[in-house]
Amino acid sequence: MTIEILTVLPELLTSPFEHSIMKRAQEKGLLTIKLHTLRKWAINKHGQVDDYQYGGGAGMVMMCEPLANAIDELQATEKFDEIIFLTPDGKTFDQKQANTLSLKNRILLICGHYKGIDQRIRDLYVTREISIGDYVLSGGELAAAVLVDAIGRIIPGVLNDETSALTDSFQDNLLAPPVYSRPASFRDLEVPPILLTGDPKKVEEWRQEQALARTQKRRPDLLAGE
Ligand code: 6GU
Repeated sequence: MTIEILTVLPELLTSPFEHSIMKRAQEKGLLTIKLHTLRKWAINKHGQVDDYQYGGGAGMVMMCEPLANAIDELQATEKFDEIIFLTPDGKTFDQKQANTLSLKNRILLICGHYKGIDQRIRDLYVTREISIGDYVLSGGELAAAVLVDAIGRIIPGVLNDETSALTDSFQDNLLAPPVYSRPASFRDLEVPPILLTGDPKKVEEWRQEQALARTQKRRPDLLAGE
């Protein structure tokens, strides 16, 4: 799978994918990340990609031409399966969308800045609009990093048994149960004895119970199927 990112700040997006599972996914050839600087398609030699908004009001808007020319050039020989605009007014990102997107072949993420992008780019090109939560970020780059990580790690073949996604929070609409490692006793707090029995069936039952209890207490909305 290839994920391409169109941004005015490519520098923000180098380190997030150079470590751990994202690094391994790329080394295995399962994930390719391509950063594209929107300035390459600027309308003049000053690197301009934004302008004042019609109707007045504070804040600049990312212009049509740089974005349209960039997208046209990037998909001249092969179309994107999805063109996603990262924006706080998009649909809130969740595991279900991550699962769907992880099965695509080629995706473009557009990072907004300032007051956003000209509506006509959204009308003409964008196939999905995604937010990562109800708060405002300075730009779409950190949200793009979140999507790449969430999507990249579940591409078939990226995770091994050790890092399996099957027991992640949300994969079955349940939060993950508590986990413990050595020592068995720490500052008078004991590891739940059932985990020391070596009985895999009992351990699995306990984990299910704990996952359910935690979800009921913290995120009842997940159980109600909201
Ligand atoms: Cl995708 N972009 C920005 N700028 N802010 C956000 C966001 C995206 N998601 C939540 N806040």
